[in-house]
Amino acid sequence: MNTPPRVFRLVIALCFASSAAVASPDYPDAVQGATGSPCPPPCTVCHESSSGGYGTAVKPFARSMAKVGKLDAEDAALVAPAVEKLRAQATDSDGDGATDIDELGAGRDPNLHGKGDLCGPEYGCGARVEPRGRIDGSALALSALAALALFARWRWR
Ligand SMILES: [Ca+2]
Repeated sequence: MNTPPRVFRLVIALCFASSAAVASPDYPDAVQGATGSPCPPPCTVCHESSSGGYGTAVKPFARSMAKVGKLDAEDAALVAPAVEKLRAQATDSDGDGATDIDELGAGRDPNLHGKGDLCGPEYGCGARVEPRGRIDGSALALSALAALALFARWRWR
């Protein structure tokens, strides 16, 4: 039986390594559970882009969370205690008069002065449109590289 080409195995390994290194997939659900948000908030509530990653949680809400609790991308159980501290302190990261936790509980962005809807519109019986920003940029780039490598190998034969 033929084994897959070395380049193909390397690209697959990089794709899996990349997505594991940048993802905190449990955080949106943990924030939703702790705040009562009507939807899991998008990664951009904390991160500068939907790709996430270490060092990119720079939004005002993320800074407020970091001030009150030790957070670790691998441990979503640390979210709820930090949320409770923000609730107790009535933290208002955007200074609009509504606390971060009240805004998240109402499905609003605590980084934006005013409404900043996080959950998108609903139509019909509770249906909702998936919020934008769920595409992992690094995984997309690696997938494109994998496709190019496979195409180049195919053309070279
Ligand atoms: Ca606010």
